[in-house]
Amino acid sequence: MQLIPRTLLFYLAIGLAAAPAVALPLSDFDDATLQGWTLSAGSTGFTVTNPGNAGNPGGYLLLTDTAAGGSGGSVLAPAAFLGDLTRFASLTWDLLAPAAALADAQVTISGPGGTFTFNSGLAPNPAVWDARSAPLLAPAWNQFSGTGTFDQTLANVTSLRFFLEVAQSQGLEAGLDNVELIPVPEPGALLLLGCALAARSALRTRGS
Ligand SMILES: [Ca+2]
Ligand SMILES: [Ca+2]
Repeated sequence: MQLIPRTLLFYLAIGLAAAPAVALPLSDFDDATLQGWTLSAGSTGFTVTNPGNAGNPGGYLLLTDTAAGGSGGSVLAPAAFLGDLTRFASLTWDLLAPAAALADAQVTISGPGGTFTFNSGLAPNPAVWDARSAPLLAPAWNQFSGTGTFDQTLANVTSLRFFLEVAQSQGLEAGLDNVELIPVPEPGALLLLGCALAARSALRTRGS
């Protein structure tokens, strides 16, 4: 008995062949380096290091406030996270927030349209790694500066910044791990999904 029609297998093969093999922007900090991330120029009194362990898992980016008062602390993403991000559906990351250190766990992107802010909210359980996600869609972001559109900025991102600590208190630490851009599903992947659904539907029809 032939469970799946030959035509479906044919399109399944095409879908597999079209699946992307391109490395996607990802910072897991597991090589114990900062992987190109830097402390922003305005982050007075902070240091940024990689402890090499206690991340989620492995190494992570650790921001430490070394001085009472001063500014909030933020870090900037390396070039792999910049440029045309229109092929990505979302930005995801893991956050380790100390108690009361974050007024808002903000992320900003800047580009030709201006600077846009995403507030990912307070950590519900400080000192525990917390998964965060920001859809790369205009309604999810607030315009902080500039007069252009979110889409104009998304097409040419010149800065991606994580505000990790805004309490300005000495001794507080915050962590960042597994920063990743999640792509919009490729046509090949959509074709695969369509084939899988069609095959399931065909099997159900045969089974009924
Ligand atoms: Ca890690
Ligand atoms: Ca401080």
